[in-house]
Amino acid sequence: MAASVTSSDQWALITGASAGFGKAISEKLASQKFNLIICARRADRLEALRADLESRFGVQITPLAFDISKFDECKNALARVSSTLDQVSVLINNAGLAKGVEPIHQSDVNDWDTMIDTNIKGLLYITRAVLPKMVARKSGHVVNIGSVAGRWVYPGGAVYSATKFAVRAISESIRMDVMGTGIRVTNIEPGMAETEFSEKRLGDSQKAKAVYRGMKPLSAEDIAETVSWCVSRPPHVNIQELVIFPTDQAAVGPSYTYRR
Ligand code: NDP
Ligand code: 8X3
Repeated sequence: MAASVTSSDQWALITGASAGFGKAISEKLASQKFNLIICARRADRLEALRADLESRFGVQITPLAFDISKFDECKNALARVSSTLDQVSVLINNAGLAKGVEPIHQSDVNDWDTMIDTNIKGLLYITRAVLPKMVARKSGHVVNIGSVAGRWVYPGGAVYSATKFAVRAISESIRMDVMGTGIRVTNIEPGMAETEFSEKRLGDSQKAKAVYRGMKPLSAEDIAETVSWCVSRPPHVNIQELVIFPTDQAAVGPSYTYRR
């Protein structure tokens, strides 16, 4: 039997819902009648997504604008939805970013802090708030968005890779911590996907476009499909991890990308 993805009383919390994977995952889960808490910093984008998803799918959408890298902001934002939080059965830890491609000895310490605070600490802050409620209910599904960079490294990616290796370690460890509660933990590890990711990393839209020139990258919808498939497996089936490359990418690093 498939899990109850068609139930309209299910809630999912999605971080990084204002763009890219998080927005596409929000659309996909709303189309499957999940009610959603959607999180990111850009309140205007969350509000537009709320209006769109509520009118298209008739579900309840609660936008929460805050900076996930700041513990007090996470705590205060989640306190505003504490009763809904009790009902969250799917947590999508997606918010994250890379900053810079310089070798480690030339890279900016502020960029390190931003990546570590967002990709590791932010994910932990949200998980710490949501997971106890899942444990109390003895059900739930945590989906972490890692990366192929959490499995293999490349030049100029030391700190970003370290954060995604951490996401893999955290995913594996949580799985052990919640053993016996029925909670599932999935780590999705995508390769190159065209979203706002490269623009945020490089700080330049033309350079970002060039990253995908001549090849066909993954789309945000590809990742949303994958997440949807993972959360709709029967409750006794846990997809622990999934590595997803575009067909034009054989391994991490520019030399393994096929350009037409
Ligand atoms: P986007 O840049 O398109 O989206 C990133 C999302 O994260 C935005 O919604 C952004 O919202 C949110 N976010 C970033 N920083 C913060 C913060 N401090 N507080 C709250 N929200 C934040 O990137 P993607 O969709 O591509 O990335 C999503 C995840 O997928 C990331 O974890 C990324 O590392 C991972 N990934 C991406 C790949 C790719 O090639 N695109 C491949 C593998 C993994 P806002 O700015 O409004 O706060
Ligand atoms: C993003 C994928 O290969 O640019 O996580 O690091 S990669």
